[in-house]
Amino acid sequence: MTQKSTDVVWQDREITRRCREQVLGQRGCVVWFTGLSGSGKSTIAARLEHRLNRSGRAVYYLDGDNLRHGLCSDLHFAPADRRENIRRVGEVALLFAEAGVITLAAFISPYREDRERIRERAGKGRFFEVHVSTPVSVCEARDVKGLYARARAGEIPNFTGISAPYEAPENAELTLDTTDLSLDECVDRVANFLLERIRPEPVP
Ligand code: ADX
Repeated sequence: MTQKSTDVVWQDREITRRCREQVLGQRGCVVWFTGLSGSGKSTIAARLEHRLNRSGRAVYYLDGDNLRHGLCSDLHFAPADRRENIRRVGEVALLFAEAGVITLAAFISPYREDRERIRERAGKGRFFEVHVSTPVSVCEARDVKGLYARARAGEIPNFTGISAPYEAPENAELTLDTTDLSLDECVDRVANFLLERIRPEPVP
């Protein structure tokens, strides 16, 4: 007989998120960057991580390409693989946020439902979706990694924006189109948005 996950009982702990946040002097959250490959998600998240770290924040950036080298190295790009990829990295992001860290996550995450599930699990005021909405024509013209050309040549199947869908957010907290916005402008907008939202909750 195989054992069920329902046989495992949730263990409560003495130290709560609030205790950890008090030590860090900030509120843990997930800042979720979603958008096409080459839209600018990683570049913005990396620069934002740098800025928040320099200003004394506990911040960590989870990157799609990098996590696919380890935790998700068994996954490809078929719809079920992407779902599992986002489920796993979403859980990791939630753990970081639970530890009180400002967690930046940059993943194409093409399915709305998958992103919404993480939002719900994070709870109110703990998940902020940043849609990097740079259109496919611009991403393809940039083609930083040469992947769009390969996708057009039929060498990469299921390529988001070319041969696989992308479901844009309907209620993103922020939308950034890097066609006209500079990197500094994008980082400023996210940093300003976060300013009030990462204040720790007052201890009752
Ligand atoms: S996601 O769809 O599962 O969220 P993720 O963000 O982890 O994707 O990885 C996207 C990165 O994988 C892209 O930036 C690109 O470098 C690379 N990649 C390789 N194959 C594909 C593909 N078929 N579609 C999109 N990106 C791909």
